[in-house]
Amino acid sequence: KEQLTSTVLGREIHYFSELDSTNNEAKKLAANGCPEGTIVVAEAQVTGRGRLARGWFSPHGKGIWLSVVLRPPFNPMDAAKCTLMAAVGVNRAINAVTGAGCGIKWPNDILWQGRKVVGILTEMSAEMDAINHIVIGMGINVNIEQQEFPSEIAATATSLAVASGCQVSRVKLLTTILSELETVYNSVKNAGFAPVLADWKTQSITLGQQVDVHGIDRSFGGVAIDIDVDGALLIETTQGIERVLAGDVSIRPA
Ligand code: BT5
Repeated sequence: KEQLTSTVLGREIHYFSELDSTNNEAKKLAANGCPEGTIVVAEAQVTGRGRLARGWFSPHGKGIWLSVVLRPPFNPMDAAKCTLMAAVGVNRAINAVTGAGCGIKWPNDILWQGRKVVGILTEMSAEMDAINHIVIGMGINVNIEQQEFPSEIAATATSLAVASGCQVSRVKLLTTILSELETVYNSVKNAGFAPVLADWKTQSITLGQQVDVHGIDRSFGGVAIDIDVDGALLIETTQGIERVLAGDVSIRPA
């Protein structure tokens, strides 16, 4: 805690050797009234979660499995943009600490050379038109060797240690992530989402690419041309411009 450079994020730290999921723990704490900026970190997660009931590989001591509780004065419609906001903060932090040159893939991944290094899972609790709290869960593969990934993700995942060619300090990374996240969060509170979304575009590896979109009820291909004010991805297809607010996107190899 002495090493923290953030003032709000991390003011209450819940640290565990093992948890089912840091997001589950953070949601319980948030429902019980924990202060904004409370964080939950675990050395290992037994049932780390991705989106849509997918799993998240979270081996002991090799990553940052982190959830942050925010109580933002935003509209529930802004939740999707909070994922983009978090991606901007985390990507800045990991590139500053490791120099790895990672980029953001819409909406919730950070990749290095086409492989996933970070996944983000934002969960919200809202009443009427106000957010009660959001939990931003971040899984950062830090010191995982390439051969340690399970076979299902061995070809699509990698870690910061692989990307930078050396072991990375998790404490340095965690404090930098909290500090960068606090900076982007304060920027959104003061100036709205537009500057952070503009920043997102400069860190994006999705825009300008030929992509395939796998939505909840439809799939199609096209060129990712922009994100709009809601953080939705705009795809130019042969039928016109399609807007995607949630879903999976794969980038076609050039
Ligand atoms: C995500 O989902 O990328 C969100 C992951 C969020 C994990 C954090 S860890 C702390 C917090 N507590 C939680 O329980 N969760 C959050 P999605 O886009 O649905 O991607 C999930 C998919 O990524 C899986 O189906 C696998 O294919 C792949 N995957 C699983 N573990 C991975 C890993 N460690 N590295 C890279 N890819 C992984």
